[in-house]
Amino acid sequence: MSQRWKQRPPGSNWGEFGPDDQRGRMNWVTPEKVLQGVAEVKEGITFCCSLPLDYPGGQVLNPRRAPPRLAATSRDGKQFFCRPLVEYNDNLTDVICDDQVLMALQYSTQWDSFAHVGSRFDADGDGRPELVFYNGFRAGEHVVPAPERNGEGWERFEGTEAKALGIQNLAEHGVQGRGVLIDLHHHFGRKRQAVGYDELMRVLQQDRVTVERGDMVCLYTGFADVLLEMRKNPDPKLVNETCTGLNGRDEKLLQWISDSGLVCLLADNYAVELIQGGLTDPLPRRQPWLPLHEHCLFKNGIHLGEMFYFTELARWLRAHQRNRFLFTAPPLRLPGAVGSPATPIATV
Ligand code: UVW
Repeated sequence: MSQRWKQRPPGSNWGEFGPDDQRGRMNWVTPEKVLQGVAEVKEGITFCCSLPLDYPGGQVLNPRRAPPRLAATSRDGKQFFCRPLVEYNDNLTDVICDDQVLMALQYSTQWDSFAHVGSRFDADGDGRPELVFYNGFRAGEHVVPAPERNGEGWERFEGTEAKALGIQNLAEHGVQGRGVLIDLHHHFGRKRQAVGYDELMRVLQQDRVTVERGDMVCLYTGFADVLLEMRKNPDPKLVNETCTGLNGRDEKLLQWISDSGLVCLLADNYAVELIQGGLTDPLPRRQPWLPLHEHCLFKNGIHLGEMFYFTELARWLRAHQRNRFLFTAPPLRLPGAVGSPATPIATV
């Protein structure tokens, strides 16, 4: 146990779950919270809350992230796909397919670990900012870039490792508990709007949604429906002009996220928050590009889930005047990874 910081960012909870904590607010998903989730199962109906993982299609949404590529494994110089084992033994009847995938872990429905977004922040109080992540874990020491090699593709940056804060921490906790759906689409349709505290409170009030400590909060915006309609050929203009996201620049909203006790925030849109401005736009002062990511991942240990799929769940819940459900959404237990695809299930 060792505290890695002398000063913590304003509005952060570093240290609250211990100096070495890597689970953040998921610590509040206790056995009691899981039972609260289970208590929401009344019909036994399940909803898949993932997009097909080859959506959105192309690299329009994020030029860094390429869609999955499937390939066969191989042995003896031949692909192991529809391979009859009679090749090895006249008496064997088996036919075997075996495959592998190359994909950006945050291409589609995905969890962000706390190693996804950190900040330049002076954690050791020496007057100079460090590259630091949740609870004071450091870039280079705990979240380690790849050794750079010559080469063109995959091998050039192979070997990254989140030695701390990797997504396996979330997997090992187990993502199961009470989900609460906020149906922004019902109130705003596909209008492009950054939803701040005032708008969100109106929605919660009108739909009688209460968020309690330990809840997993899911936002339905309709963005995933737009992606599905574009059939893996997203229109660059449309994806930047449609549907709501949270307003990460609204301090009151960030304070509500802290005070509400929610443990994670998920949305069917691209980034939970509406990204405002391009990377190279001039700025009047030092500030994060992704303020909601900073507040959640860096300051308060709140995982984010993006491009989830809530459409049928949202319709069912509205038709039955409900907004709570059992939510089960494990990421891959892939040590050292920053993000992870997910295949979540909501059970009502
Ligand atoms: C970005 O890099 C924009 O992050 P995210 O996928 O979490 O929105």
